[in-house]
Amino acid sequence: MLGNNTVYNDTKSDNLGGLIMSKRALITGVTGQDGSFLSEFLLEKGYEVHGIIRRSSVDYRERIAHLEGKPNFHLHFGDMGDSMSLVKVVGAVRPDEVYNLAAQSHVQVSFDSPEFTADVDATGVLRVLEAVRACGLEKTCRIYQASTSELYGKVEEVPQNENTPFHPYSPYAVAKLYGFWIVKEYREAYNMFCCSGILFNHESERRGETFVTRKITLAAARIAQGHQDCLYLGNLDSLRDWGYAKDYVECMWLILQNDKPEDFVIATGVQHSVREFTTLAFKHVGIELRFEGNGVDEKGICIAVSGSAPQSLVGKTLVAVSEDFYRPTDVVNLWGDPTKAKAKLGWNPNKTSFEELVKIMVEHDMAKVASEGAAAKVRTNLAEYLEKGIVK
Ligand code: NAP
Ligand code: F7E
Repeated sequence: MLGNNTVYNDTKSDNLGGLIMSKRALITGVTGQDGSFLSEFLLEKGYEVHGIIRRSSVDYRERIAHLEGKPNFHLHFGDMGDSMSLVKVVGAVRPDEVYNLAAQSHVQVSFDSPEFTADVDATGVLRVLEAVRACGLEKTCRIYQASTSELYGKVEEVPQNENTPFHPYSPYAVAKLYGFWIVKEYREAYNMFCCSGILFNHESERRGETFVTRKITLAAARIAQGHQDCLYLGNLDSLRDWGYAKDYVECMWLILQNDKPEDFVIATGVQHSVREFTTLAFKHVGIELRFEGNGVDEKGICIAVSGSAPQSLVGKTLVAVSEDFYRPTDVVNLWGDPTKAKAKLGWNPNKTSFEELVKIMVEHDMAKVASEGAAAKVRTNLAEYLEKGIVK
């Protein structure tokens, strides 16, 4: 047992035996956006939740800190690149359901680290499936695989549904395609209850800060509070079907409660551009933007302010384009059709509207920036990106 008493050494996990009457879920990627919301959701349902975390030099896990110490929440060390660690955790926990959410999930980063991405996002899925088999759980354990709309990539049809052909368009998507097919293969070869949720982009106040939505809401808050001058973005024309992560984790669970193992598209059915997201986020902080110019010369200029946004912003360029954030190949037209999930799982794709999602994120980030104070670090400033040359 390590410092935090919710972290189990694998050898001690057998002691859990007598405690368990409720269902046991094992979540890889528990520290991520989705892992944290899914943990909360399953704990509310009375599950015993086990999560896999990577060893790290820091011992603070922001998104799940509020769950650590809860009696039904347990953490185990493991890594998607290390089969033995996965076999040990699966063998110790003996889960009824596995949610495989762990991934190198950033598309741009997958161009910089394609081999690592393939190991975690492709072979990692195989390792989880094999761990379940190695522990003799293939007949009882249901497995959810976090698949992605990125599989549609250079889209061959709009909107996309379960029958739309795949055309992956990044190292991330190619790795995730392997994950999708190996799950299907194990379902057919070994009759395992394993399914992929083909989830379209879902965001929240817990979204990683370098994904476009969170980068925008944080920047809008920082600009409105005088801590940042300008937001630099890549392709403003890119179209996404953005939903709220909290609503999407319910669907992961529903997919595993279905009477047979099937794959599902999870999306809102509504599409917006990066430019539209930006305009709305800035509007929420009291800044009205007008976009002028094209391509790399496009700019978002402040034409009016309201509320507490400073008058001095009027006339300034607050959004600019930098080729730094262009991708070698970009996916530009994602739009999901959630008809099957609605009909078969009874899932409501429109619980949280696009407008509500932007509001939730902006309000969270306005409060965050206010609490960070004048010394706030401006992680989305281009100068810092260029200087460090590491974060995209
Ligand atoms: P995220 O916030 O980036 O979380 C990724 C998680 O994976 C983190 O807990 C991370 O741990 C863990 N991880 C990464 N490499 C690992 C390794 N080698 N071993 C063990 N754990 C590892 O991603 P998310 O947005 O929650 O997404 C969850 C899953 O859904 C991912 O598989 C993603 O590809 C997929 N997906 C996401 C979306 C979306 O819009 N969010 C849409 C479709 C599919 P650390 O905290 O230690 O880094
Ligand atoms: O980019 C464009 C960018 O990084 C969205 C992951 O969760 O969803 C996510 O992948 C779009 C792209 O998400 C910037 O070129 C413009 O077209 O927020 P993103 P993503 O690539 O869609 C899918 C479904 C997943 O599976 C992934 O795991 O926005 N864009 N300017 C920008 N993107 C970023 N990151 N930064 C910019 O400055």
